Amino acid sequence: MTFVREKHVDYIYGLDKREKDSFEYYVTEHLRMSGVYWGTTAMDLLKQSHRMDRDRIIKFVLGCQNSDGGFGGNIGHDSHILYTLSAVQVLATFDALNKLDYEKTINYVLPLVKDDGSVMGDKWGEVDTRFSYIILNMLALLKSLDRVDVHKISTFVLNCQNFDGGFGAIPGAESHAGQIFCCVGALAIANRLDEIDKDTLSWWLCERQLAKDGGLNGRPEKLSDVCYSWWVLSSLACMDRLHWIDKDRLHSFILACQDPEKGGIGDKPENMSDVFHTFFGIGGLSLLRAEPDLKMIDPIYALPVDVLRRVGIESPYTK
Ligand code: GRG
Ligand code: ZN
Repeated sequence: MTFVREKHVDYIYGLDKREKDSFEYYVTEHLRMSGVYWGTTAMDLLKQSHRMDRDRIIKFVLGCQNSDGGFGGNIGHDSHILYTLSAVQVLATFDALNKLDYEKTINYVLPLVKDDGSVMGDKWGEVDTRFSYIILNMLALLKSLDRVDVHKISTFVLNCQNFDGGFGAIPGAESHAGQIFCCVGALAIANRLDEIDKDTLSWWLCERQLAKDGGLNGRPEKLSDVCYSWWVLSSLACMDRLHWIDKDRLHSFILACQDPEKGGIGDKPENMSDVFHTFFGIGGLSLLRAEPDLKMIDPIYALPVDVLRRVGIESPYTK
């Protein structure tokens, strides 16, 4: 199958116009903010973000900020660190960070860091290495990493590495490719990737590629799924070991998960497209440099490299 780029543009563009009482709209309502991040970033990688309604998107994002300074997944929803990062990312992509109240936003995340360096997702207190990555990514985008103890936060992350080389959500938790992406990203931002065993971790990651279909899974014994083309590949890219997987076979797997008629990418061949897998599939193709005319994505920050350059982020990929 070939890359149906125009169909993907139409698919993402069309998401915005879905019926407000449709099933799909309803089930994704609580995470609309992240949906906006996936959709706009995918559009930007396709070099088509100018076709989106910038003003309306910025208004929506700013409308999700609560009085505690955090952002909810939708207007009127409780704040969570995940949606706060998505909000900052979308504003960065649309060159609108000047519209953000930095102090208010930063003051929401600072109390989420616990004494042991772990980070909570919101006021309810769940701790997870996803949130360690999120706080560092967000503060880096806001040029405010000096507001937290980066060493302490990254030391907690290092303590989540397992004997198999992978990382989990908390110390001792099972290795999972999604958590590995977060931990590798957090350590890259903290400049501490040299402290992990990259070879053992990269072995675990490249074993995620299945001989059966060339796709990647997230853990041993699981099925392949397009989003791991992002979680696994970006982690390998951060460690300069992208060549440890068979790029051609993964490229074909991602293309096989496209909907050639309606556009978009699903988690597996023949499955229905969704904006999450569309973004991570396109992100994977960008890392593979498998398709012409796609922007380069940064594997640490999960934003297009040119956006990060504009923000003034220094990463091995923005040089
Ligand atoms: C800025 C890109 C970006 C992310 C923000 C939220 C977050 C930080 C990262 C999420 C990392 C993560 C845990 C991803 C995994 C998502 C996923 C497909 C979970 C499903 O896991 P299982 O075990 O399914 O239920 P499998 O695939 O193992 O069958
Ligand atoms: Zn998936």
